Parts: sequence; structure tokens; C-alpha cells
Amino acid sequence: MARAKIALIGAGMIGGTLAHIAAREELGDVILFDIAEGTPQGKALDIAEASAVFGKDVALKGANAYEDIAGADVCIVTAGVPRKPGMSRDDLLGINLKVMKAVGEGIKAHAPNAFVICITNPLDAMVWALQQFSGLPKEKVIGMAGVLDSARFAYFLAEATGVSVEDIHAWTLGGHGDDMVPMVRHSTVGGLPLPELVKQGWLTQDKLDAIVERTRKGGGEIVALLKTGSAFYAPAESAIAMATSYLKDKKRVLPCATYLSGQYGLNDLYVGVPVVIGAGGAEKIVEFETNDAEKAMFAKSVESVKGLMEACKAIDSSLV
Ligand code: A3D
Repeated sequence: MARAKIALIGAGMIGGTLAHIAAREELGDVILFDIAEGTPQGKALDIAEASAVFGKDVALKGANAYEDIAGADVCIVTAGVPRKPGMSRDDLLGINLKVMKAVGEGIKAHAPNAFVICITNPLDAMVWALQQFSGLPKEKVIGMAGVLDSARFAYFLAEATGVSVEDIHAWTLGGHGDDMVPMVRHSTVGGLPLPELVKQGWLTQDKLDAIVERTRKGGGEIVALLKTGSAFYAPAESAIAMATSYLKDKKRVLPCATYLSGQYGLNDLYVGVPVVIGAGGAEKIVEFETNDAEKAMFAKSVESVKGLMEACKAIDSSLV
């Protein structure tokens, strides 16, 4: 069987890391696409040379023309600009919306059968716009944010409890902004829901509240430290988990920005919810039972996403 073809649209910090992980995992052949000349070619050659050390048989190629993504099975989109200290994700909207238009048209023309994972911020609005610009089926276009936010939540819980990250299942829902919704009652450490963990003295309520707050602001914490851009290792790992579930039809349940048609009482927008990812793309949304407080937090986060969608519509009247 031919190897899978993975097109990485954007060969910056996340794109390069994605290429490295995809090659090491032998997930498929990699096309690194960027408007910058030389960057995708240089990164592709560097990783291809490394493959002779790590011993995996994959082809890597750098490209500046959309023709090279033809027939891709998966496209992971990081094209655009990241934020700098002091910027919110929403400050990127104007520039990145134009980039999504170009990328969507490129995918539509050359890789219409791909499973598309968007990472570009502000995430929920960009994946919504990318789906429209590409015209691909809604279940084949999805956004990466929840896997990353939940991984941050899980890591902080592992640190605080001394339990392996492998035995922690943490969930964040909603939009990928500071009002995302870490699901305290649905997250578990060693099978124990977090409120039970507090009851049993594994961590205090104050510590848990601080972890929830740190999770919400996790992206900003890295931006403030790096000063030149935003996180890239954990975002790349997160998108690879999604791509792997699709390519291997693993049917993992992962929190992703997914198109909603009635689930959680919402329609016609993308927002972070748990979803089964398999060969059909976003196959089935898992609906968590939510209490009034969680519903209110989710509604606030959705309002932020809707505000960004309106801002996009004001810039590009083709969006509906
Ligand atoms: P960066 O290293 O700047 O890479 C972006 C790349 O996009 C650069 O190489 C640009 O040349 C390229 N580019 C710009 N315009 C185009 C275009 N029209 N077509 C093709 N390529 C283009 O950024 P990064 O890799 O650190 O981050 C990429 C995006 O991911 C940013 O928007 C970040 O805000 C976002 N991001 C999202 C998350 C989420 O969890 C959702 C996390 C971290 C970063």
C-alpha cells in the first residue's frame, strides 16, 4: 500500500516540528508548504537527512506551490502569524483570515479529499472560515486546540498530585481562548473525578482553582517566556495525535474544534467538544452532561467565538 501523504501548510515553528514528528513516527510522506522560499525546502532536507539516523523510510519535500500538496490524505494548517507578548489570539484575526482564504482555495483545488486540521489562531473562527473557503465536508475539517489545552491541564494535575500523566484524563471544552472551560467534574486522576480528589486530600481546592486558571492562560504563559512567538512542541504533538487517529482509524475521543449541528444546543459553528476521530473524520460528538455553572461557562466561551465569527464576516462578506 502506498504511504500516506501529509501536507503541512505553514513551515514555521509548528510546521517544522510536525514534519519532524510525522517522519519519526513514520506516519507518511511529508510535504512542507510555505510562502517563504527556502524555509520549507531547508527544513524538509534537514529532517530527511536525520531520517538516515533515526532509520525511518519517509520522503520529505519542501514546496512553494500548491500543486505539490496534490492528493494529500491529511493537511495540517499552521500558515499565518503567531502572537507576541501583549497580544491576544484575537489580534491575529485580520491577517490570518486572509491567509485562510488562500489556504482554503489551495486545498479545494489540490487536496479536496484530505482530512484538514487547522491550528492557526484565533482557532475556532479560523477553522470555521477555512471550512467555508475550502468547501470540504464539515466532518473533514477540524481544529486543534482542546487536545493541547487538555494536555496542559493534565500536566499541571500530574505535577500537583505526583501521578503519571498516563493515568490522568483531563478535558477542556469551548473556544480556544482564556474563557475555555476546563471540565473539573469530568476530568480524572487514576479514575477519581477531581472534586473527589480534593475530598480525599490529594490537592486543595485552592490548588485546583489555580491549576484551572493556569490552564486557561497556558498559551500566554509560554508566549511571555519565549517572547518571539508561541508554543510549538505541544501544539504539534496534539495535531499528530489527531492525524494518527484519522489515518489509523483509531477512533480516539479527542477534544477538538468541531462543527456542531444541534449538539450542546448549538448550530452552525465550530467549538471545542469531545469527538470520535476515525477514517470518516469527525465521526461522532460526545455530549458531556453539564450542570448550570458549566453551561454558563460554556455559553460565555461560545459568545466569544461568535464575536470572532462576526468580525470575520465584517471583513469577508463571502462568509455566512
Ligand atoms: P510561525 O513560526 O510564524 O509559522 C507560520 C508560518 O506560516 C511561517 O513560516 C509563514 O511564512 C507561513 N505563512 C504565512 N502566510 C502564509 C500563507 N499565506 N501561506 C502559507 N504559509 C504562510 O508560527 P507558528 O508555527 O508558531 O504558529 C502558527 C499558527 O499556529 C499561529 O497562528 C499561532 O497563533 C497558532 N497556534 C495555535 C495554537 C492552538 O492551540 C490553536 C497553539 C500555538 C500556535
